[in-house]
Amino acid sequence: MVIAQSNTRLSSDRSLDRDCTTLSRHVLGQLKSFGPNAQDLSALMNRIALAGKLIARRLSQSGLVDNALGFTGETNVQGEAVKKMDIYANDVFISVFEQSGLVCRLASEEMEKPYYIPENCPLGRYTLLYDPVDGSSNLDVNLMVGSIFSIRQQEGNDELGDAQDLLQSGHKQIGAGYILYGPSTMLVYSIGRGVHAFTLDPSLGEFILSHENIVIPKHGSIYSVNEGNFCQWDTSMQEYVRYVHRTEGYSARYSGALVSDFHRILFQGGVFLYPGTQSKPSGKLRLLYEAAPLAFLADQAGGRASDGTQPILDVIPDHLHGRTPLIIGSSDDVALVQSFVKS
Ligand code: AHM
Ligand code: MG
Repeated sequence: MVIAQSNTRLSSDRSLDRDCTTLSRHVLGQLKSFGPNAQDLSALMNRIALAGKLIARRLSQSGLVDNALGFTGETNVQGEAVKKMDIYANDVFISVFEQSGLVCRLASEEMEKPYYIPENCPLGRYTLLYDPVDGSSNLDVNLMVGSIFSIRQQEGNDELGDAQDLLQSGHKQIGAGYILYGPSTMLVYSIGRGVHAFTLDPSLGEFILSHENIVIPKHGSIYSVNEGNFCQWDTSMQEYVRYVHRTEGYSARYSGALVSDFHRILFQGGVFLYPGTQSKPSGKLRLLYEAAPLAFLADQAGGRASDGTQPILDVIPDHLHGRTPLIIGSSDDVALVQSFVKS
């Protein structure tokens, strides 16, 4: 069939193109395909975006709405006090994926075992892992929080329901990203073809491409670590931080939300550290829901992520909720921290 060519635009307003570069369209463009796999991944990202919009809406009204802030009185599988917003955000992800045909299983740091959506399983080829609210301690004082996600291929049927197939390295991720609930809501993602950021336009209710192919500077002036734990670290980490104190040109920034500290470093360079402590040698951060997805982004943006001895993407979790020390950010800065760890 011959298609008549009359592709002349009536106006030269390029801002229309920008406003139409939505997340789902961007995914299709990245995959250079309109085939079923590309459509699935595009739809999946669109659902994650919907979860982000729902959570952002709730957060924006949280001081005014009953039962939005504060603790539930429960503790999660890791013995941490659960906040009402943790539960809300966790359930948002479940709701947006029900009846979607996309995701057979969801695993989150708030749920001991993965949540299965049986009606999706005949079609759904993916597992979504997520931290519904990262930086929960910031919630009640209206400071920055985020959601982190990681997409893996569903492998096998997981008939025993013990999710053994998820205990594989971060290289198995086919996509990862986060949503940052800040002055504007941003969604940053990668499907292995660079890192791209979208800003929520509230007037459209859409995430619109705002930063494409983000590259982390090789070095930055920021170091981001909870120095309240200084006496709990081993001497190599203490030596690194003493070096930073003695050397001109460093600034400390620590927000209490990994997503927010990582976001700054993604754009401006530097290093985020959450080392192990005497009481918690593996640190605080969870490999599958926090460290591995952000390591995927760092890697795609030309940065680096390590647990001190090996790349985070090489680490194989021993259980679903396993933790890891994390050093992530600019390649030169991560290498410098590692040089202290080795010595
Ligand atoms: P959370 O997901 O339960 O909020 O815990 C993870 C958060 C990170 O966002 C942040 O970097 C870290 O915990 C802060 O912990 P600390 O208060 O020990 O510095
Ligand atoms: Mg977290």
